[in-house]
Amino acid sequence: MNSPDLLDRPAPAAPADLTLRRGAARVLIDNWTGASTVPSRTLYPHQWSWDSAFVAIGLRHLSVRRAQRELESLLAAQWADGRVPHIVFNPALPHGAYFPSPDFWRSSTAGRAAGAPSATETSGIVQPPVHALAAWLVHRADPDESRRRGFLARVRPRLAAWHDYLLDRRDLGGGGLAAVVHPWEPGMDNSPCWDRALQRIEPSPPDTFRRADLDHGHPADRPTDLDYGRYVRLATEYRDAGYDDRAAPHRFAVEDPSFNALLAVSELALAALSRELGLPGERHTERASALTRALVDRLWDAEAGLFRVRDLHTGAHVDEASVSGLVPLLVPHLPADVVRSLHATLTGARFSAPATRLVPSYDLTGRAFDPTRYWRGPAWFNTAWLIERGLRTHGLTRDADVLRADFLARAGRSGFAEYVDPATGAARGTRHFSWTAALALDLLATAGPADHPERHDATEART
Ligand code: 2M8
Repeated sequence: MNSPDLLDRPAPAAPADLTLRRGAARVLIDNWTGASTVPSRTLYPHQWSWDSAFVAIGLRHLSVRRAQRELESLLAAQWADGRVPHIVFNPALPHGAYFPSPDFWRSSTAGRAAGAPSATETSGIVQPPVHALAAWLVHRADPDESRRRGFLARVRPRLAAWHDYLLDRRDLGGGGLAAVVHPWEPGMDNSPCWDRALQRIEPSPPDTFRRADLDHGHPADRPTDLDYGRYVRLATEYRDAGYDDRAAPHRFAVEDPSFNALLAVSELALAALSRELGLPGERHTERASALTRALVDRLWDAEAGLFRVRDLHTGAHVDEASVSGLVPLLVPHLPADVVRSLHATLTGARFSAPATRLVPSYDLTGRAFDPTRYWRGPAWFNTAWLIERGLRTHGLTRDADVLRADFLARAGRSGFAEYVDPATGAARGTRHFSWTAALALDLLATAGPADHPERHDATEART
């Protein structure tokens, strides 16, 4: 499919929206490799797992086929144990293009017993499970085309195996939530939520690896060398245990609210897409209910007014407030007092930034707040999209409209930046960033809650 085809779907009428749509489409066209979309041609030149899910959600407004391809190319690299790897490497690129490269992860050899594919190199860790939600939204964009191509029938077993992996192998705490075993897994790499747990990890020496991110990103925007040393140590230990979740030491193991909220919502999407295929969906709605209960029982902190990370080594909540603790607003059947309290936190002093409605990644008043350094304060577009959706899920339409308008204004003005400084609104990180463009396309096309899979489960999934 060539580029002009991508622009032939109904376009918004307002000139500003049309310009934004064209700009966003341009980003996705430029970052398309032929089978999938890279987050950024420079900083992240391979395929990333949750990036691809967000990209598919936007691509569906340009080309449903391309959106299907995006998800299916990722799922083709799934391991036999069900895990969907966080990076699928492009074999055409030199190893120096990104670190850690395929020769670090060695998935096809070190991961063989865990079922890593033999012909594709991937990382061995995972990212948040947004994929079933994305698959459902791609289906809804053109159900006839989806049925004609058998899209849901192909992806459903893979998505189910992915969720089985998370709820079986990754329930390290035994409480019905999936644990993450590396700070890259929840997607919020250097969040202050990991600081204390990471203190236990001796960093790999800096002369044993070379960071490629600093070739493209500003050091003040990126994680520190000390963080990287610890990331490398943890990934090395997992690899050396054959990526076997039962054998690995897992010296970092936490339950993350956003990761598990996305799993709950994706279980509802899996229920909806199973029913669309004429299959029973109860198993998935029941799992969504159980996840919702476990989220509230294990991670809700009523006093703080948000969900907390739980460190499985101490058994205690991590005393930090991050955007991850607000993302569960996305879950439809939360108790009413939890929704009220989350809403108050979202609109209160800790998360109402002076320059943008986009939600900062960390408490503005917190001890570690840094307006520029990656996930330690900057406001990101994917979490804003998730929270916008959460606000609509709970009928908080006015706030959702404000967030949507600010998202669209900032996305365009920033050149589709990776994130923005919440104090000034200035663009930060890389530009021409795929999920910013994709989610702008989605917000341009869908102002209402029409696609919410959870609406199809309103009665069954109530907790
Ligand atoms: C960032 O993470 C990668 C490692 O996975 C990195 O810092 O090199 C995070 O923002 C993550 O959420 C995102 O998926 C990835 C690619 O955009 O970049």
